[in-house]
Amino acid sequence: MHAKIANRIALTLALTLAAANPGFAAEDYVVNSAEIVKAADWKNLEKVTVTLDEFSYQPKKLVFKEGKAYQLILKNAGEKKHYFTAPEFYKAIATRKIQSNKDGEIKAPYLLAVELMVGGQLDLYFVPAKKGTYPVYCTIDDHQKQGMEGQIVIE
Ligand SMILES: [Cu+2]
Repeated sequence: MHAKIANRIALTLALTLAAANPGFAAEDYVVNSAEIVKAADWKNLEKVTVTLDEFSYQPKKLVFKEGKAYQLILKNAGEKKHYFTAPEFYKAIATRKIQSNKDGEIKAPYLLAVELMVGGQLDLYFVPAKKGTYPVYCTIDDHQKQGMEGQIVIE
């Protein structure tokens, strides 16, 4: 096959795949995530708790240090379900796992959003990998407009 045609086909395929998966591209995430997780000092992890309710995150601002191991405890103390949606933040961390307080754990390298049922708790074990300031917000109805948003800083 002619190289130019092959390139055009490859490009079309890439664009089609990108269109089929808006917002998702594996290369946007921390590529050496597994190595970072393995190298981190989990015995000295720092626990940080965020409480979700109507309509806020407490605390509203989180600050994490690059390379340190964290257990981010997300607790829904409200009367509605809420999201901890932070796609840019999830792309800036090496994720080890998400653990439920009673149902088990999920090991996955990439996350987009985390939903918490009423009374629910999920713990995110991760290592910050890319410095920056990232938004977190709830995508349910008008929760964000009502104030359910915050900021996550990796320094
Ligand atoms: Cu909400």
